[in-house]
Amino acid sequence: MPSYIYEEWPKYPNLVLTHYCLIDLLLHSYNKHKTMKSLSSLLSVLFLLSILSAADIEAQNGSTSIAKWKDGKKGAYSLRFDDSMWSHHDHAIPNLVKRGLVGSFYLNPATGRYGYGIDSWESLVSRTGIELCPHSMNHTGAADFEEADYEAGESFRTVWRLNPPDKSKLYPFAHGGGTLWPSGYREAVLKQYPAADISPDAIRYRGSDSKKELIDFAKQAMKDDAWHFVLTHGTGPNLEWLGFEVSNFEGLLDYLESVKDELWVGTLGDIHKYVTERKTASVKVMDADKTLIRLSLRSDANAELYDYPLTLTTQVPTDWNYCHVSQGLLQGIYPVKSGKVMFDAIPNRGEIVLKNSAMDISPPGSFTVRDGAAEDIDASPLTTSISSNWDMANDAESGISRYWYKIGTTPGGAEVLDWIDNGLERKISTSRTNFSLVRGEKYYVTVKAVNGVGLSSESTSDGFTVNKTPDYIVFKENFDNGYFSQWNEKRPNMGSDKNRIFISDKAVHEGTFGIQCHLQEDQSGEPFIAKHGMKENEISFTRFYFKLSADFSIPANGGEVQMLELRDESGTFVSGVYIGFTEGIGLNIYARFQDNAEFNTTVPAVRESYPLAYIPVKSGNWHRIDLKTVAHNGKGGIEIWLDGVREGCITNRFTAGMAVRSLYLGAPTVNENVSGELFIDDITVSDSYLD
Ligand SMILES: [Ca+2]
Ligand SMILES: [Ca+2]
Ligand SMILES: [Ca+2]
Repeated sequence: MPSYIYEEWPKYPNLVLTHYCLIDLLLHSYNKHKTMKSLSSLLSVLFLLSILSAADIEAQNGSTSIAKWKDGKKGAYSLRFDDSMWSHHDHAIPNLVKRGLVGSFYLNPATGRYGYGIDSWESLVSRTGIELCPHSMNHTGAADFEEADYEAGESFRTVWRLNPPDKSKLYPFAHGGGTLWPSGYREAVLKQYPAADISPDAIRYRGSDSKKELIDFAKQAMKDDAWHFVLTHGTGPNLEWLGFEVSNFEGLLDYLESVKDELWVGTLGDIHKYVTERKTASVKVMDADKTLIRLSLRSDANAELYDYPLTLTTQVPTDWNYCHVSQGLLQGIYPVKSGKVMFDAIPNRGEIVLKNSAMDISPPGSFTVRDGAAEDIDASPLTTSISSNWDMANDAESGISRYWYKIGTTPGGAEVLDWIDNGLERKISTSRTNFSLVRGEKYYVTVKAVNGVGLSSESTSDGFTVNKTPDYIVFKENFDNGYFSQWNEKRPNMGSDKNRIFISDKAVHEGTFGIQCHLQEDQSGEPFIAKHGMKENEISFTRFYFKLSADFSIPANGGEVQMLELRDESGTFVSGVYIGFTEGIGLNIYARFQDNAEFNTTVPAVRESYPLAYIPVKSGNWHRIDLKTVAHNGKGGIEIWLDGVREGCITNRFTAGMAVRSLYLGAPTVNENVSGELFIDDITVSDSYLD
């Protein structure tokens, strides 16, 4: 059931018209003959007709039609975006949300591109109706069935986890253009994952990057009463791969916004479900009298996978103002117009009951939210997941249609996660990959219960604190004793005119001393200090402060300074933080990460192809870096924050055995033509983000 009331009432043929037509005909006949005899026969016919009419209306009560498209619209239109491009997060999604439109985004969750847009994929889209579709983890194909199972299957599991828990597992899937897969993988592997085949019904745009052509294609969907869709990759400023120019794309969106009450702009998955269900759908009137109508809605579509509501219109007694519609747990109250009610119902989900009703004007009653998986908890050792559960909310008039939740560091706040659609489930155990909880911090879960007409009530848990453990700070250094005594290795002062590292009272973020890297143009040799044998954690947070001198200089083409490097037990590079210089951007920072397959990723982006993804940084000021490095098989990766703002991440990488054990600080790698002073102070390594 929808949680809103239709604002616009579509036009219907007036079914009562037949009777008026008949009277018209009789009057016409009377006017023609104008005899008493014919008048008396007319009156008797009218009398008979009045009886017939009552009986006829009685008989039609409950008669139901199924709309070809949702809400009785003319035609359907979908927007498909492939490869989780950077511009989807920056441009496409904000432009859809602004206009109240939706799209289908085909994700590659193990790529840096997905990491760049992770806030959109793992939080924002849950509030917008935007659909996430599996598109393989890496968009690199698969060499064998095992890899195919991971690439396809894990992208399905990612999408399932991010969508409401009561939504079916059926999604449109594409394995990625230009990629190679083992023959027979569809039969061997894909049969485990329900992939919706949109090809029989959806007509794809084959025109050019032209605003007029794009709009004409949408108009044509309405003219032909058909389902059209557009497939793009990038869009927006600095047009990415296979995309539409800004003015063309936004022109299309402006047009779609202007016709969205006539044209169904829906996701590929929703429209596929609707079309498939509707093809074989039939309604049976089980019962219809003055007070109650019972309907049965059936379809040959698999009930477990096809769970999207069809739009039905039912004739109800004319004295009904509102109609209460219930099907299983779902209820809604819809306005009645001229004896007809339009509502949503899902095929094969049990009897639909319609009855006369008043509008529900009261929100659901209060309910209790608990922290944890069962009884309320007040403390948790976990830093990457939050559980909660709550009592059923009640609404006597229109029932409960959905629950939403958010997580904050204040009661009712959304500092960690804003509203997430939880369907009718009354529990969460959420471990979205961007969770980084702070030890010692208190968190609150707020739940919103929405009734069948869209009114809601909220309730917040009394909170829980993430435990501080005795050694959650693995290593801390402020250099204020004036020595490198905590460090195992120093690659050293190379002479007064060379690259060198030393403790200095000019390098003070806090306290008395910090470290200063004096970098001299045309000098090689990397000045750094190293700490070995740190406690091994699957998740390691490294925080430090740095400042660049006003005269700090890096050559534009490929010059860089590494400030931090993390290595595993065997001395293999895991992650690092860098400063670069780019024409038009200036000094900027980024991180790199390497997985078991020696796949090296730059975060937040492949910098050459998408300039918006740079993280500019000013010299002359202290800045704070937080780097989260995850060595967890199949879920490994990094996240980087600058001055408390998360700037990017990569996740879902294979990292077995790559837990951080060694730390290199200073300028462990430096380009020969770099010069200036790099100051670093106050480094902390922890098992969780620090407050
Ligand atoms: Ca109510
Ligand atoms: Ca609690
Ligand atoms: Ca210090």
